[in-house]
Amino acid sequence: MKRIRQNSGRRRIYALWMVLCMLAAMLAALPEATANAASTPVGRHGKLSVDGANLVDSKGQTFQLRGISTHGINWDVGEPYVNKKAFKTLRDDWGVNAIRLSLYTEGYNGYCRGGDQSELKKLINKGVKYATELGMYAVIDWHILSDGNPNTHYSDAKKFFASMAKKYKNYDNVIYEICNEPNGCSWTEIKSYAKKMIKVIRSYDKDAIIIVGTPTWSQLGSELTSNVVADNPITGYENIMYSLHFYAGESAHSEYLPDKLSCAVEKGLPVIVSEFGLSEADGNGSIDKKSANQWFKLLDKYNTSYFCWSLSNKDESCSLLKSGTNKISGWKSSDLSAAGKYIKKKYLARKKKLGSKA
Ligand code: IDC
Repeated sequence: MKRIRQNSGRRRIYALWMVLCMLAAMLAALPEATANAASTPVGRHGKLSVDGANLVDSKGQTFQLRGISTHGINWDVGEPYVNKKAFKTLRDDWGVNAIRLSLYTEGYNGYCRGGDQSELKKLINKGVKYATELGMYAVIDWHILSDGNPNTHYSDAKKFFASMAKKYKNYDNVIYEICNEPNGCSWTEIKSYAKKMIKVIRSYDKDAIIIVGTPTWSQLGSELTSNVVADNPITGYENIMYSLHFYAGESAHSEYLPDKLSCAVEKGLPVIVSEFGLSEADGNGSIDKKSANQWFKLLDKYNTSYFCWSLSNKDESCSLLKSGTNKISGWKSSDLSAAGKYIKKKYLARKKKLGSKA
């Protein structure tokens, strides 16, 4: 009798053990994205949209992108960092939820100046793929700069955004930035370009966020104090945002732009800081943490999203990595520049403060 009872007890334990093993095997077989969906930024917040001056998540709660911008992916100081481990390091160690993939139209290996367009598009696609697998938001940045007027490369831009919007129309995490920093042209000219490009994108992708660059290197207006964009925004389309860029070490930026931001937001304009740096505007000079601290206070007050320039080891003070490091992911504190250390700390603190809203 005793022996029979012992045997059936052992059989039950064995059966339970088998069930547990099968469950563990099933969980291990789930794709990473599914298993981790609830723990990634896109898994938690879904598709973003614009509500008045705010960026909101799929539940309608205000949401802030804490992003890092690559250097030009067409440059050798930008391209190596388009790798999944780098993005994962930023997500897990820095509290970053978005990556901006910058593709210069002109300059070295620029998309419209001799760069291999199909290779450069592959690189953008790789970046979007990694961000998507990691549940991060991805900005596709048409990085005009020396070309000034976005209409200069209108036909290339049209083909580029048509192919991007066709490919990514069903993605929840892709954002289009149609002109980085217009300069030497008026809001009327930029607006005319933007309306055409928005129409191209919307013919495929009905609702993704589109970021429009603004006059004078994305300063919301053509003079230091003018707010021409807030006074005359684009109408007839939803989910459009307008960029404001600043460099904390550039004293004129910190003098005029905070008021311009406040004024624009109070007029109801959805503003996004799709690029900022800690250095002077040329990417060099000293970094200004004091002015950066003031900027973060203001941006966080409005829940304005921001992307720091740049993920690179180029020997210039806006780079987030030390020029001596060859590591392309998994950076330790000793691999980071002064700017990199500051940003990592700030982003992590902000994430912690936001808690479940982050
Ligand atoms: C800078 C890069 C630098 C490069 C230069 C010209 O950091 O390595 O030589 O562009 O291509 C911007 C621009 C951004 C600039 C950055 C710093 O959007 O392309 O990058 N900046 O000058 N606007 C204000 C500053």
